[in-house]
Amino acid sequence: MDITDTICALSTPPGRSGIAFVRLSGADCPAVLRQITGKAPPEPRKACLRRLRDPRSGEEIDEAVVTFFKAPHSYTGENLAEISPHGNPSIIAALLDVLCHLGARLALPGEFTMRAFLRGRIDLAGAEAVRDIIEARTLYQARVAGRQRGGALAKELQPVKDRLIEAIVNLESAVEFAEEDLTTASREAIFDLLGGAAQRAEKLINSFRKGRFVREGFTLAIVGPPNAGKSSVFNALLGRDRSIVTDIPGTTRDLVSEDAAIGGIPVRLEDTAGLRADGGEIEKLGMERSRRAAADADAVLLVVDASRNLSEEEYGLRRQLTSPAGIVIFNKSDLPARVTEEEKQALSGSWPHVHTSAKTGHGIDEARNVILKQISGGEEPDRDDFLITNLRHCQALEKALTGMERGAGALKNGMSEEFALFDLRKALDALGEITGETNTENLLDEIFSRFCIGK
Ligand SMILES: Nc1nc2c(ncn2[C@@H]2O[C@H](COP(=O)(O)OP(=O)(O)OP(=O)(O)O)[C@@H](O)[C@H]2O)c(=O)[nH]1
Ligand SMILES: [Mg+2]
Repeated sequence: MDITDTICALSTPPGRSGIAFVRLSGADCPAVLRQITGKAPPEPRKACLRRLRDPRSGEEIDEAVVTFFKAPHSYTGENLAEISPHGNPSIIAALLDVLCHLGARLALPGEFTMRAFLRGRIDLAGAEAVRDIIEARTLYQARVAGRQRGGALAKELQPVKDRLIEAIVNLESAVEFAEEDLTTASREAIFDLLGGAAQRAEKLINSFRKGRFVREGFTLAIVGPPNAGKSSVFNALLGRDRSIVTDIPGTTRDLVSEDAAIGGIPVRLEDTAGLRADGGEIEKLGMERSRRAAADADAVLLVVDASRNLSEEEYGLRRQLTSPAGIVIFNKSDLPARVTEEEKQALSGSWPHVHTSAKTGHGIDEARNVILKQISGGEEPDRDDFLITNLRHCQALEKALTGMERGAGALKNGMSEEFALFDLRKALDALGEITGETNTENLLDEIFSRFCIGK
């Protein structure tokens, strides 16, 4: 991989803006700056106003704020300049043209961050987190990614690695030096180390259940019999009157979807047509969509009208819903209740239930909290818990866990230490893949090609 040349790109979105931001990184950066500004590069880390000229014609391109960062104290670890001219597409095009004429080339997507990784400024998980920060749709998502960018994942992995390495070292010295087999005591010590490492790895793997939703968001389908108040609950969760509400059963006929956020996690809310046994041609088509939405969603809200007696219709519906993350909403709590506690329990089954009034707003916040809890695998969500948010990291951890379990299994079954070592080394490699210490070559293209240009 060639990282000796000098690259440039517009780092702000194309278009017109007060100021734009062009990055130039590589060994030739000071020489290129000298040629376009006619002066020596500014003192490092000090923003300076400079006139930019095309040295071929001598014509001025724009006046810009130029900041120079000297290697290795820059984002990429190389000589780097941040040039901020006015945000005008003609100015930017002319500037990039001159930079390329002077020996730089246009950067590939993610190339600045890839260089930061290759020059040891950031680990691979941190580089991936940079992209997550840019793509975050909520502040909470950006915060979670920000923590990972700062190396939080590497810190979480360290105790797993330390134990694994100690187990490997113990086994290796047994292979190298011991004439006899491992003593029972040292065997026990190795099992302890591996057990501890596996437990931590498992905890991280389990956090992916919630972490995946934090990074990617989730879908929540709102289903139930006609007139139960599904559209009203949908509007209340959304905070605006998006879906049509009337007292006529069968008002909603098609799927109505909107993006919102619950607890900083993006959620796609889906209001659906009420499900009942009869209904006209159009309603039946709508109901088919409701069923599909319920089957595809990450979580389901079953809304029923608590001011009416439950019928077999509600129970039948509940039986059809198999999502593990589900909640029953007993709506219209502002009216006299007709459903008993026993009936509520019987209908809810394994799901939690919440009382709401979409009319007064009562219980809507509680419904939000219970949704978050269900998405977090039934646990009270702790916003400061470390989360695995990236499938690649989760898969590497699973690979590491398998290696540790196999290694421990080999020792337990009295196989030779070499067998166990083989699996344990694989486990260590898998952990190294996450932060980029091992086996990264074929990964880099895949990871950085999904970045935007200029980052
Ligand atoms: N009193 C009271 N009325 C409610 C409440 N929620 C909804 N309603 C009323 O119940 C009726 C039906 O509400 P919708 O939200 O349209 O019900 P839906 O489940 O979407 O109905 P369909 O789209 O027909 O399946 C409307 O008249 C609402 O005003 C509530 O919490 N309390
Ligand atoms: Mg409706």
